Amino acid sequence: MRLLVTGGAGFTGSNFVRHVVEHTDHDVTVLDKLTYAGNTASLAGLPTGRVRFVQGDIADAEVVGRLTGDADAIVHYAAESHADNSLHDPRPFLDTNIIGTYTLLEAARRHGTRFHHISTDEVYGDLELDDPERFTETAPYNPSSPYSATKAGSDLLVRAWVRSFGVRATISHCSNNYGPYQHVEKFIPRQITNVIRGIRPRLYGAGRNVRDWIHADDHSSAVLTILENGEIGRTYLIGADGERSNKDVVELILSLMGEPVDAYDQVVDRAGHDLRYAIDSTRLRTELGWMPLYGDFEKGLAATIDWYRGHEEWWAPSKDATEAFYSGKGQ
Ligand code: NAD
Ligand code: TDX
Repeated sequence: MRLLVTGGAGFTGSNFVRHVVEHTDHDVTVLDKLTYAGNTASLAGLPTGRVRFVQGDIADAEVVGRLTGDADAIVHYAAESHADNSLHDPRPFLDTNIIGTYTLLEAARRHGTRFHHISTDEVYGDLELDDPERFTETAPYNPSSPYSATKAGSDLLVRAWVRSFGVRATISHCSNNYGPYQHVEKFIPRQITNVIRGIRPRLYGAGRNVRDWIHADDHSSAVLTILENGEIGRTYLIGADGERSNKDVVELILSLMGEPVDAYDQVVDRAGHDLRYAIDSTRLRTELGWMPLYGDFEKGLAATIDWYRGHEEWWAPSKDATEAFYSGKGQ
């Protein structure tokens, strides 16, 4: 297949491109605007005969139409992805997540192109800490932030384009990813790079909030499985049973990095902060036979810490601006 991967210079998109190159003979065209979050260094070393890079905006109908005409499938990762940024300036989230997705869907409709939409568990809102239920494919939408509201809106567009126009689409909702090449604005890389720089980690509020962590490699293998074997029109949840409180994660990072486990600061909480995400991925496992490979979060986190220690040239250019943004908000 010839795949058009949007957002392929970002964290999870570049991981998927590397996964495709390693595990299939599909060719890839990456379409990425290279916002502050995109970095072609995340694609360095991939064979140029199989991976082509195009800088462009998914909301640009001309470039999207041209590239879609050459593709058998679109795998749509591109998004404004950070909840904190969406609380500060929501507009780019509407432009990219809603209008960008609409532009891609129209091209897929015109060309009859298979479409896989990367969504998030955040569209379902949050759960109580003691709720025995986890999110399933039938959970009601209840987004909290401008980020998750625009992701929810884009999901609904995909569903409408499947039903009304017969676009051959699938949707996946993954929980929180960790691993190499994640922007330093996000929780885990922010704390790791803080410790490397001698800055204390920053925990929002009391840190009781729970996230369901999955290694980015496992997200990629799940997306490839759905792309190749998923049922058109169907939604799949991707998760690896990795629930942990933020406080536990900060303490684990500090202890893996040889620092006292209480050497962090509690800072201003995120507005509308979702309490807990938890994914039930039974459908993906039973219907498509997918299994995560990273069972041991501590081991995966230790390898991620090693990666950030060894790749300062990749993250250093973003670090100061990221911390300046946070310090302006007391975070
Ligand atoms: P990221 O911020 O690291 O990367 C986003 C990429 O999209 C960047 O390379 C950026 O340049 C590009 N981009 C942004 N606007 C664009 C536009 N208008 N046109 C073309 N390219 C554009 O994000 P990520 O964490 O890799 O997330 C990617 C997708 O995965 C998002 O749709 C997100 O909702 C979803 N997701 C992420 C996670 C996670 O934990 N990271 C979990 C579940 C779902
Ligand atoms: O410095 C911090 N301190 C802190 O306590 C930061 C940056 C975050 N946090 C908390 C907020 C969250 O409870 O850590 C948790 C994780 O925060 P983020 O890394 O910002 O992720 P989250 O908001 O949970 O969303 C992530 O997973 C779902 C991705 O950013 C989304 O793109 C994806 O949809």
